[in-house]
Amino acid sequence: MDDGSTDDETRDDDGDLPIPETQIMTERIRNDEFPSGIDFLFVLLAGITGVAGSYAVAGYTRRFVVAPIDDAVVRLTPGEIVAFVIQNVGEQGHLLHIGLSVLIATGLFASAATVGLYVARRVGRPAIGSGLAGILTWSMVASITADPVLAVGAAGPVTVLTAVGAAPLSASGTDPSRRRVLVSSAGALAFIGISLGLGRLVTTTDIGTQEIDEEVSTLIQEAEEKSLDVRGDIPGLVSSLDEFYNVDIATFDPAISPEDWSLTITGEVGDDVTITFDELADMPIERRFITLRCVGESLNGKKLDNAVWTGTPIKPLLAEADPGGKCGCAMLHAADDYFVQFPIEALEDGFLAWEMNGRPLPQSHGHPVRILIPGHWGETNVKWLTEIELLNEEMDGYWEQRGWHGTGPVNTVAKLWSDSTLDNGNIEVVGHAYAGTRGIESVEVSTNGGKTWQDAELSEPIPGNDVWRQWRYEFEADGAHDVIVRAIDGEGTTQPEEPSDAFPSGATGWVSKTIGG
Ligand SMILES: Nc1nc2c(c(=O)[nH]1)N[C@H]1C(S)=C(S)[C@@H](COP(=O)(O)O)O[C@H]1N2
Ligand SMILES: [Mo]
Repeated sequence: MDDGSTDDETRDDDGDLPIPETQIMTERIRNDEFPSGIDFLFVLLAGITGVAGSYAVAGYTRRFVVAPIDDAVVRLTPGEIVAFVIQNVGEQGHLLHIGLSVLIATGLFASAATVGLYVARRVGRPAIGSGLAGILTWSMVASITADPVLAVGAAGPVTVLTAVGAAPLSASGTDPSRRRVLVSSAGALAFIGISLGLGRLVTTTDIGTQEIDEEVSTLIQEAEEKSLDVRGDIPGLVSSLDEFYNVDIATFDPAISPEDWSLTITGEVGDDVTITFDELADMPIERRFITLRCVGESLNGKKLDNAVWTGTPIKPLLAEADPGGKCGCAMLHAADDYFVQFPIEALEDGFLAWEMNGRPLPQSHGHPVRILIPGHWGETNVKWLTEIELLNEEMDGYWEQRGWHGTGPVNTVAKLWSDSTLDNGNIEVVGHAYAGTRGIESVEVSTNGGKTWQDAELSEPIPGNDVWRQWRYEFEADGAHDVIVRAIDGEGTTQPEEPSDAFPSGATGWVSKTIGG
């Protein structure tokens, strides 16, 4: 020890602390041990930050690496399992396979990092290993998403974390590995947080900021003035783009630009007709209020909304195609592989829409073009519409194959969406009522379990022949009341009292609720 140069001793880089050769050996062995617990951590962080990085640059769109993976997961899942999940888990079923897809993406990136770390150790060059991890990640994402530029979003963090994980442990100081783990974990967490924020921004920027045309803003304003002044957090007569409900068979909506879009009318026709977006937008423009209701919603559910749509009637285009076919029916196809079949008679009233509340159709509502079929269940209102095929015989659509009967006219419904106590002590109950093209004539409320009925206050009708109305009723708060609400449609028919489930033909019955007491 006195001359500091015995065989099993040497000095570390910083100077005077002598470290026995054996300890250096263990240090090296620890570095060579692969994979160690710390390696696992870095590989995991690389995987997670890779997914976060992809989300940061692509948002919740089809260019997010999880989207194509999710498609594959859904495609490879046996049909019975899909049907089971749809019927038993419902909406949250999406979360199951998205979660699985996120895990798969994380695993892929972690594998790239593992290969990188391994190579870094073998050749003793962290730069080579991390570069390799980055290239592997980049090529995976570029081929999965077909977007080489955005693939950098995932490759970046994987490269960085592999590099940090591969950097040799210096034998100096206190506990360098511990410090590195702490700093890297904190950095990775911060990166994930920032990525979540960025991804959200990217997702929502497609809403557009163009001026809303005057006719639409006048329509919206007039409808807002007709909305009843009520307590409770419920929509007025026009649902905002954010609150308008969404039903999608795909987890990630198709992304189609107007330039890439066209609609073909084909099958049993005299002439195939193809129309581009520009040609469509040159047709006579109309603005229409149209309300949508999903056949799958529960009786007092919230999958009922109204917007003003800008578009053009489909009738002239259909006439140009000269539809034939023995069933008088058509199959509509969409870019998400959705399909639905119903009579030409209903189709002829269809309205091709490219704007919603004065904005280009949001991606989730069918950008760039959807069809709206007045008075019919939501499922006939095909989003991302690409093809109308005239048929010789009837065939099941996507939901009909799964047992639903949701292609006909909607059932009449009166919702009871909110009850509140007013300043005068009375109780106010409010909701919306909808009967498709039959229209709503009146809404009646009973506060004594159906013994007697009174007319509710109704909002003034807004323009259109397929729109909802809002109702409101006020009563004294003197104990518990069995409140029931029912609508009478424009043909004088009271909605049927018997309750039924949404499956298979849409929920029916009178909504009731015990209030007060
Ligand atoms: N291409 C396509 N169109 C579709 C669907 C879909 O999943 N894919 N869902 C349908 C259903 S079931 C309903 S209720 C309405 C919902 O439209 P929204 O998401 O704009 O509210 O779209 C219909 N059109
Ligand atoms: Mo629906």
